[in-house]
Amino acid sequence: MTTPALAPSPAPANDRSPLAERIVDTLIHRIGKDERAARKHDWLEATILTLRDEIIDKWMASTRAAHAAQAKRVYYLSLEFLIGRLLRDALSNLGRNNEVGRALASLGIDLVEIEEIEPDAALGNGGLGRLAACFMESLATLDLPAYGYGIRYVNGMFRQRLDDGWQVELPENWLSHGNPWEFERRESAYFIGFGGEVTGNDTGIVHWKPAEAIEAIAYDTPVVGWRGKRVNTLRLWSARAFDPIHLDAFNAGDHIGALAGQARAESLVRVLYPNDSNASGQELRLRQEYFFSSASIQDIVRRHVQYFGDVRTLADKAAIQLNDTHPAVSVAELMRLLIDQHDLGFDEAWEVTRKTFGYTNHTLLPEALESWPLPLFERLLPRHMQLVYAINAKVLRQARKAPGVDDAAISAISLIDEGGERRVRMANLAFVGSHSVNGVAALHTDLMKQTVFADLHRLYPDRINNKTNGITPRRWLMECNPRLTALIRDAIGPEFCDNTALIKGLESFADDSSFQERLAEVKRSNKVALAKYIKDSMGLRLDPDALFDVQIKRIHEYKRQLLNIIETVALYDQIRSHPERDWTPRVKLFAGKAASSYHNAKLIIKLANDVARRINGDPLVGGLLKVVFIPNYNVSLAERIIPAADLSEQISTAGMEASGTGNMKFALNGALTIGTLDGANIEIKDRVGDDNIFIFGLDADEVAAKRANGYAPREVIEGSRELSQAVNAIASGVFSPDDPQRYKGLVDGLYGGDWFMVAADFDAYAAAQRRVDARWADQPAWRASAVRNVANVGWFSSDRTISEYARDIWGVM
Ligand code: 26Q
Repeated sequence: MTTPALAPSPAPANDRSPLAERIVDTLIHRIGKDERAARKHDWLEATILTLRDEIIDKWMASTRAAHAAQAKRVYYLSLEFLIGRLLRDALSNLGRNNEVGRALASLGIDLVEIEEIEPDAALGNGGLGRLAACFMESLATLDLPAYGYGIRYVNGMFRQRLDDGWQVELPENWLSHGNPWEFERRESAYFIGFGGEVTGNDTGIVHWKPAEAIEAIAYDTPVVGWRGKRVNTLRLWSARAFDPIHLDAFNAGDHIGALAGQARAESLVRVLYPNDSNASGQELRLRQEYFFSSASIQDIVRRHVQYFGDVRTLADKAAIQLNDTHPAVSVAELMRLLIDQHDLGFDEAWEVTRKTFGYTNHTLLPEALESWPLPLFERLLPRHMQLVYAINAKVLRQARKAPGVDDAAISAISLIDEGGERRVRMANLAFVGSHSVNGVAALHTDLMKQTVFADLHRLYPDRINNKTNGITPRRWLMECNPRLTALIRDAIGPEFCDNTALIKGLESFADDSSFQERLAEVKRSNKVALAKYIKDSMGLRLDPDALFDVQIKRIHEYKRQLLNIIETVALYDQIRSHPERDWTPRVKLFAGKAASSYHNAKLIIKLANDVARRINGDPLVGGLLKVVFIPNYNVSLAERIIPAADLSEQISTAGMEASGTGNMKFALNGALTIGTLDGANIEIKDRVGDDNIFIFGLDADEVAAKRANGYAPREVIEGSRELSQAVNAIASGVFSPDDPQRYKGLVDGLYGGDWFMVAADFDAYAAAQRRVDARWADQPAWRASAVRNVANVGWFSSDRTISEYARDIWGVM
């Protein structure tokens, strides 16, 4: 016998709205439960299915309209879509929040409660995946016909548990209750081949006979734009080993192998690689990349030919954007389809391909640049290997003719890295195969031209362009911070909801003390709500009047959580030595996941937890300082934390964070930034003004110069009393008495090179924190700065970013 999770006291049936009746009807006829037996998950599913039925009409209308207009379509190819929960997003964009809330209340169900049991779809690692999700929402909002293409990972980003402060990775089974948002499209299935051999050659007819074939099956999720204007499709591919009967037709022949391939097929989509800064180089990853690229490109070409008849016009009707190099093999795949299946000549195919693709770069870290060992690439994709050679020959022939291209330039431009074990360079393939190559913030784009792509940039000087990232203000203001949204609406009217730039009008309230106070009340309520969450989930009590100082993002040495922790230790030292001083009560909040194989990142998580335990347990600091590491950072947690932040930590080593997007989310929610001149921080500073942001430390040029001219971190550490004391405390086991050597490696890394310039920037960072204290002590000044942040970051809306892509790259606006 099961007891119902809820004991609702439903309204009498005749008091129910038609919507409430529809939800109950869905519950009964599609889920097979009656009201009394239904559990929260059943109500969630019934609500989603009911809403989805309404979305379908708009969805079909959107598709029909695009078809009728013969519109050019945008295809966003990404191995990651970090979409998070969808119910609140869909309700809010459809303007149905209140109505659905009332309908559920009449059934004895709390909408917020069921919203919060929806699994957080974490099909991504971090910024790149979340950007793809914001872009999908803005594309629909701007009424642009677009498809997102990705993989339907069975296990998305791992769930993080902390065991005694150590990260433990657990599988995240987001599909365990099924997924009511998606439609399986059995009719949209494609053969994806691997391995085997190629017969014929480049002059004759080429035939690729794969040794293995997998079937890709589409699952479609609707993406609702603001005010339900348009509904686009997020198409995620799943894999199955296909029917041996079809295998004959596909001419692969090996029945036994195909059956054995069942498990192999499923393993393809089993898991997201949990690494955001290191190209893993594993065969399974390359198989994922090709599987998803091939399915997507086949789907795009099929749709084009079906609608327009002639594959030669593809670039006029389709713009394909590559989200980093992860889908770069698509360039070779489109060439293969055009040449081998549609009989285009090589040059003609190349022309179509280059006009169709655009490529966005998200990182300059050398270890994150993808390249594949040539023998692996050739074994898995023999036909694509031939095409890569042919493309390379064409590009290098042309390059040789250009003035000033020497042997060094040729080897930098080549698609094949010949230094050591030969490798295929995916960034070079994406670059030459695209008509546009963009960076994601102004500094990052400049550095692309000066560093990784310097030689390609000389050869193709018009190709690199900047598109500074953005965030969707629907999720990152209106949904996550309804109190602030209401306050803004009261002040400047509701029009900003349709045009984020209008938030600028708030600036005139910056010095209005009653507005400042209302903003402070909003912030305090959000802090109380976060404190309650932390109390309930972690048992830790926080003072909502303390300054909430927040660093939430992937854990990486370049993001410098270590700098923040060391400064926290130094502050702790100071408070204990001078308890009589007028310290600013602070809560240091951290959250983030480390790649499972990233030793130092995991050690940094443990250090944050060790420092937290020691400080939180010390009665001498008397509640002036608390440190919290909140486990399992994801989109939903970000939505809780960001509205409650006072201070946003954006402290990467200058030149290393391509853009950052968390920085934008915090500023839009009224937090002040402490940050380096890196990524989009620079553009945020330009907009909010120098007085409303705390900038410190070396800039990108100074970091490069220091690295080039020999930097001696030992001298720097020994020259700073605060820094050396804090570092020595960590090194000597003050925070790890159970294992005093625990942090030796981490500290040795500082003394012996300090690649990330933690020591070099420490004093500047600590001084900036004292400027933060001073501003906090003057609450009206702090609040005025907070208003100026909210007012001036409307430009970072992903609507603006997408408009720029649409106009400059895709030619659809
Ligand atoms: C590559 C090969 C094999 C396995 C994994 C990967 C891989 C996966 C994810 C490499 C990189 C990523 C993610 C990178 C990322 O999130 N970059 C961030 O992109 C944001 C959006 O542009 C920027 O704001 C951030 O600055 C950038 O770090």
